Amino acid sequence: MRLILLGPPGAGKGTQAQRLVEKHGIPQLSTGDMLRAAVQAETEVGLKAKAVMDAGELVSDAIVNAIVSERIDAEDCADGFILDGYPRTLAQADAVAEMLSAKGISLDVVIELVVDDKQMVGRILKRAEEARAAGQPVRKDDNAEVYDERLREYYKKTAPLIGYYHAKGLLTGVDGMKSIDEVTADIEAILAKYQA
Ligand code: B4P
Repeated sequence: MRLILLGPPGAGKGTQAQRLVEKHGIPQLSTGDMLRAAVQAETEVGLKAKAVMDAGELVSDAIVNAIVSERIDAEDCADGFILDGYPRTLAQADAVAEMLSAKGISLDVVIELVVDDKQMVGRILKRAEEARAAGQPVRKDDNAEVYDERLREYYKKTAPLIGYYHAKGLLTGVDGMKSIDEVTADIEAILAKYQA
């Protein structure tokens, strides 16, 4: 099963991807996590990505496509994967289509988490608050000011993917405003059709 989780920042892509990993045993390819790991390790990619991510903007297509292309070649992706937060631009969508077609495979489904974006900043601030309370590091982009920029970037660069995948007949929407468990159940109901 090869699927994409799409939605604005805070929609729950990472949250749902982790649950799908547990249930289906396929890896989660989160470009956000991969970039944060590169920043932490102070690699060349990490040094370039840090300021861009902290400002809530999107890292360059060239950098992100390169890390996904390498990751998707790994053995654990042979039976499928969940793309979480990738693609985020039309150029990235074209890039992933090329990566898969070179392997003779294609996407099964693109699941859009449909949310009221005005409420997403509340989720982000809650995550920051919980991390602070637990003495864990708080993501630099998890604050109201940077969230506004992340949302602007989403509408400018990522939202066009909804039409792109709809036109390909791959898009399915799920109500991302429900509880985490309910969203998981709705996603599983969709995936059951592809596994039948
Ligand atoms: P990401 O790490 O992908 O961050 P995100 O979009 O904010 O997170 P997500 O939607 O996964 O929300 P989550 O489940 O965590 O990207 C961060 C940055 O990396 C980007 O701004 C960009 O700079 C860079 N980047 C990443 N990919 C890129 C790409 N392809 N190209 C260029 N740049 C890229 O949920 C958030 C919170 O909500 C959590 O606390 C969760 O518990 C809560 N929550 C989730 N579902 C809920 C629900 N149903 N009800 C209540 N709370 C819920």
